[in-house]
Amino acid sequence: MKKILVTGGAGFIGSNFVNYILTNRDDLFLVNLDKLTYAGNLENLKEVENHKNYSFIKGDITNNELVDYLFKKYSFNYVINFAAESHVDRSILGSEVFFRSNVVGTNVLLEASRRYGIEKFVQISTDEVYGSLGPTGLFTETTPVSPNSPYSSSKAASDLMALSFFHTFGLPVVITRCSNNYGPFQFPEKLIPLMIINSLNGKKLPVYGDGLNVRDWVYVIDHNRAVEIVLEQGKAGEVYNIGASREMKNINIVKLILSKLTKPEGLIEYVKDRPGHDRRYAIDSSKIQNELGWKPEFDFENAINETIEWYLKNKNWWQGIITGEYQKYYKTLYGDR
Ligand code: NAD
Ligand code: TDX
Repeated sequence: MKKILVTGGAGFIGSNFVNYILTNRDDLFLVNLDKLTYAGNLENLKEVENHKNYSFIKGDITNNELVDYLFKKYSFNYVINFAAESHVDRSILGSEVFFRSNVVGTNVLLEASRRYGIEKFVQISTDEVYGSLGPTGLFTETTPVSPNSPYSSSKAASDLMALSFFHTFGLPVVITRCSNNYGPFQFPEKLIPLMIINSLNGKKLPVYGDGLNVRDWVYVIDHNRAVEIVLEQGKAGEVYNIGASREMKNINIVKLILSKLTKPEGLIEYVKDRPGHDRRYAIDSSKIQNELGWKPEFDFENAINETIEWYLKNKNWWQGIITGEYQKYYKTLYGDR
């Protein structure tokens, strides 16, 4: 049985990955190392918490001693590093923890992987490292890295650190760069869950700037299927873009959510733009499609409906989140609206 260290497995994408792998595979043992920041939630893992091929460790990837202990104890075959501070707006409010978790944390995992030896290190990165596109064109793996936010620059730094471990030490590192994800268990600071929940609560929907910024959306399970394929077939030292070619203007996503929930467009409120707001992201995923045989399976219309349904059926999940700390964050970012 191959053993995988999955970091950040209590967050949105990581918990979907853990649930997906434990449901579909019986040849992999997962150790989930997660600090349980505001974004980590063990409720996401209720279905698998007692699974025989699963173990949860609460801890920080920047903790050298803990990481060393886990590598010694489990002799991991693979590392998949999902753990990160992931929200652009929070990185604008304060960048230090982004540097610590995303850059220093990745470095601690790379050093341990080098010391103990592993078969593959998958660094989960983002299309945001490429910066912003004009009205045309797509990010390819050879697009120069040119991040604009403290979040994306911390992700770019960790990518480069990871690639340097391949070039310098021969560590089998693979980088994935995915576009915007949506699906169950996404923390309601991100566009889609925020707009669903505010609509349901009759609150204003804060759209930044003119609402015409473009994001390229992929369903979280398609992303995780790609990660599984990269884990097994990805070539060391390579970068793979992941995306479903589903570009949408923000305002159109917001209007779509309102219409599915039969709520009035009057809830939309244009607010001050995000500082340094990237205008457009769009991913060319032909490399992973041609070389590794992955392609997206979920179409946007069905998967967004299922996602909205999930938030309707799981009110307890998000009602437990949007209290206390969340309210403080919300007020800092959006004021009293
Ligand atoms: P998330 O914020 O929902 O979850 C992050 C998880 O990492 C949380 O469970 C948190 O507790 C954990 N974590 C944070 N710092 C940690 C630390 N120092 N030690 C251990 N655990 C720590 O994020 P997400 O949206 O699931 O994103 C997961 C990964 O995918 C990130 O690396 C992110 O950059 C990348 N990514 C996200 C998207 C997206 O659309 N959400 C798109 C492309 C790439
Ligand atoms: O209240 C809002 N109003 C608004 O107009 C929020 C939260 C967002 N937006 C806009 C900003 C973006 O143009 O919606 C778009 C999407 O915003 P986010 O959900 O914050 O995502 P984004 O900034 O695009 O980054 C996401 O995709 C890439 C993830 O958060 C990152 O972790 C990932 O790397």
